[in-house]
Amino acid sequence: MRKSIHLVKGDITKQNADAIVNAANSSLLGGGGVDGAIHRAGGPQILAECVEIRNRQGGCKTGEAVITGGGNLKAKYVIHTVGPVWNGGDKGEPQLLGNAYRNSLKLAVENDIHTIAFPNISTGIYHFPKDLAARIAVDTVKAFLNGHEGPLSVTFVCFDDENYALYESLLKDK
Ligand code: AR6
Repeated sequence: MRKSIHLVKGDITKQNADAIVNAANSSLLGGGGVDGAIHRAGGPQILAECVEIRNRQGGCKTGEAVITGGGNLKAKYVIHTVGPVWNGGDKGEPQLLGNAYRNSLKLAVENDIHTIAFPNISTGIYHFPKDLAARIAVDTVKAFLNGHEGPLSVTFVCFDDENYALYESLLKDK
């Protein structure tokens, strides 16, 4: 395996990875979209751990990441990161989205995670343009893997056709 990037279409809650990433919000208290799906599928243990983290450090800032167990999911861990809300693009959104991917990967490595699955962070309720978000996601993951020594397999899990097509074309000349 060593280092690799994969693309699948589907539901991230079904992924068989050491960790799946959640596109959360700063409260860490759940929400709609992929966040709602992960908490529904994973059960109440994940929210209980999020509440503990929130009590300890006051939630999670945009671009940062925290880790909980995977509850009832196949994944052992959930890494909760907060992508930026798209606000025109000149409020640091691209950098913040890159930070969300990078900090999730750092946390994965710190926890000895070797397989990790990402959803298309910020491209739903937060309205980040999908094409730019896909480029940032792929570039950030490639750069991280290039600078990383150990085994790490990264899967992009696209829920919608538009994102899947964008990632397919970005990754085909990998
Ligand atoms: N598996 C994989 N991807 C999914 C799934 C799923 N089960 N469900 C949706 N997506 P969003 P955001 C895709 O809105 O834009 C929440 O309320 C979806 O098609 O989930 O980062 C949080 O609490 C889209 O491409 O996250 C925050 O308040 C991508 O996941 C806010 O939404 C991200 O869409 C975060 O907004």
